[in-house]
Amino acid sequence: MLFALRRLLPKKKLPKTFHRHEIPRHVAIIMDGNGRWAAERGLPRTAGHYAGMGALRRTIRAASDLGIDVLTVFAFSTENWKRPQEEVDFLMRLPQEFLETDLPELMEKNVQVRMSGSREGLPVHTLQAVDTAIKKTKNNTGMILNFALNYGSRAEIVTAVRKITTLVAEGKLDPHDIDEKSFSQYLYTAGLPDPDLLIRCSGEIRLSNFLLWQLAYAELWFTDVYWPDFKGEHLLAAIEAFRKRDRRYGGIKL
Ligand code: V07
Repeated sequence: MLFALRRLLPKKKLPKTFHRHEIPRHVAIIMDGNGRWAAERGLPRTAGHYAGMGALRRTIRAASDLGIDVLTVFAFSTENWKRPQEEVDFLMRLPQEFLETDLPELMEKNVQVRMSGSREGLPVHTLQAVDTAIKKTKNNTGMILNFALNYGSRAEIVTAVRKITTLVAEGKLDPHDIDEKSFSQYLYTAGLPDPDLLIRCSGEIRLSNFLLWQLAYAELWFTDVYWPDFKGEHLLAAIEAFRKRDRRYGGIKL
């Protein structure tokens, strides 16, 4: 299957087509640089987050058009609670804000919404918005849009260990039956394939406690572009790099 990508490319550039296997199934994105984007314009950080929502909207459209199966976006980390209360309050209203305007389009595009993260500590109004979107889109069969919200990878792994050890203590699980595949099913990302490609914006070359288990074999792609400036062409550049790299999983190419 070929995907025409003219719509995603700036007019000057050549039209491109990709084969299905050249498209990563699962793309994860650290949407960094909203604050810096705002500061450079003398705007409050919240204006950067708002602009970041526009970039997210564009990226969802591009990813869905490309035939990507899963798009995971890091919306709020467990470390983000340390930010000023005013900023946290603003961020916690964004899921509602986003879904009020975008849920009709997500339905039209057959997108299924999910959340990966801890429900603990999230305001009720935020959870209600997310839960409503999950429920309304649960039968959609297109791209999975997975929001990492109140997410921290180490806490996710510890939570999984706690669930598993509880089952073992209760005699409901045999330690011999714990392997990499079954362990994955206790993570927030249960049921999703591991990401093939991680994109991080804004020049930071770190994972910052994002999907540590799941990114074991992922290609990592970094750009200096601030998230609010991220466009379809950047997603294409990342996929192009992914396509060119040899994904051998530690084996040798035959
Ligand atoms: C947030 C906008 C995108 C840039 C990065 C930070 C700010 C969308 C959501 C969202 C979350 C869950 C959901 C639907 C939408 C969101 C937060 C921040 C906390 F079900 N954007 N966005 N959530 N930003």
